[in-house]
Amino acid sequence: MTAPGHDVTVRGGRISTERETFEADIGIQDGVIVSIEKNLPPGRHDIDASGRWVLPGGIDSHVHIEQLSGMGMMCADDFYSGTVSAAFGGTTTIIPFAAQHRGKRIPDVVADYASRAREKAVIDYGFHLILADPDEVALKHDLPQAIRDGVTSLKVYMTYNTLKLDDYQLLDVMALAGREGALVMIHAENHDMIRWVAQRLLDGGHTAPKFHAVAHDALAESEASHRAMALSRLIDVPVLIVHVAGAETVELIRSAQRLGTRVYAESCPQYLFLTADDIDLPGVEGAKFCCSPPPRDARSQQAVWDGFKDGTLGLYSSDHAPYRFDETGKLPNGQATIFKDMANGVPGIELRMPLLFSEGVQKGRITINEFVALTATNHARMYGLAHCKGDIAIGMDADLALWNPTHEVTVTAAMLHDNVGYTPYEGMRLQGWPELVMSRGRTVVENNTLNVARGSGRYIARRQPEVMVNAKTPANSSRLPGLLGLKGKAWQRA
Ligand code: DUC
Ligand code: ZN
Ligand code: ZN
Repeated sequence: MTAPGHDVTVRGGRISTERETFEADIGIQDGVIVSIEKNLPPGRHDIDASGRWVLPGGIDSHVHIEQLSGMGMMCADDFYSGTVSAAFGGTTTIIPFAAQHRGKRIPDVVADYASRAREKAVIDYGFHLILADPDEVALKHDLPQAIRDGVTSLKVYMTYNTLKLDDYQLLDVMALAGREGALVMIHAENHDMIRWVAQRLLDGGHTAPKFHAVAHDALAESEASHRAMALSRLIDVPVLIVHVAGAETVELIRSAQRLGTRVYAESCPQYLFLTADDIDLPGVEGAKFCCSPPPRDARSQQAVWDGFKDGTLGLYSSDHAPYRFDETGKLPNGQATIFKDMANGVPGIELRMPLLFSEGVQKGRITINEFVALTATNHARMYGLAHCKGDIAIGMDADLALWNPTHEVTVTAAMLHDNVGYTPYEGMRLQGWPELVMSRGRTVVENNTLNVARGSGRYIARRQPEVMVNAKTPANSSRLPGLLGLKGKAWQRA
């Protein structure tokens, strides 16, 4: 019997998932993948994918959109420009942050971000929370409620004056996250090391952007990462170290994983394709390359590649932090801006996947299946989206990107769709581009044109991250050791 034609059929492409690569057609009904087989009958809308890789749409699980920074600066991208830019680069789901500032209540923060995204986003999205004020109301009530509402991950900072939590607070947050089944993402840098070195640099008149990388020494990152992992081991709660930059940090994470610590890690394009030398430019030009932690050196770049290859680093995100090269972002004091006052962060939401496709897959550093895992599938698992996103399989949302491996692009800021005005990757020649991008069966981008309306993206209430499912202690446990995962510690048995 001939199957009825689907709403959409993607025909003749080479499909890759994290598991396998094969040729087949994909039938889509009501935005969901319903058939994967050869020679499907014509759909109501047929898309020719011959000569293309058909991959899951990317999930970018670390982006800052329409966010007020700890330094009081507003991102240059709102939920429209940010999601449009993501889509043009092959990403179909983002997880930006709902950022709490001290004194603000979590429900108000989440509601505020949700209403702004609802009106503007063109692709699907969830939220992490940035937790800056873990007071009793937050820990006992607001945070558990937010987690139940699908905000199943939260980011905490070990540095930045207005965001930093101390170790006691980090333990409180990790313990709560372990009980409620949420994942804690950690910005790991030693605050006082950075502060102390920065002050000495400023005292010596060293104010140029390149001194940002000096102040944020690799040891500040590796010490804090090690401490975060020790805190996590103490109470046996998984954590995720985000934006890993330095070779030593990669090695510490690898060693901790070998010991059986449930630590997971992410890195980003800026740590593969930039180094601290890029910041060393005349005047304030280097500000375009400043993020925290900063890009380091060739050895660290290689360590990040190796970490992606051997699984030490499971997530490749952009950490898109869009700030313009003007007084609204990078240069609050114009040409006189010193490194401490520049907004931290680099854009990358649109180029994240093309950079890795070109420099990773096409140059043989990673396989196409590893590319899919690093850009989509692992994010879905890590952040509770695996029931609907990050894979090409029956029942999954039809979020797809059709990549032309022969399409060559020379990167310019002008071709990008963010609102930043520059790119740190200007002039790079890339091979391979996502020419057609689909979200829930809707063609979002085709022929370099946006095809969907503002506000057509959907909020996804995320489920529990897979790594937390086994980590959760029984809600009604009254045994302190069990509750905190401290069983077996020598000092406790005594
Ligand atoms: N560092 C962060 O922690 N977030 C945004 C960008 C940056 O550089
Ligand atoms: Zn961070
Ligand atoms: Zn970030």
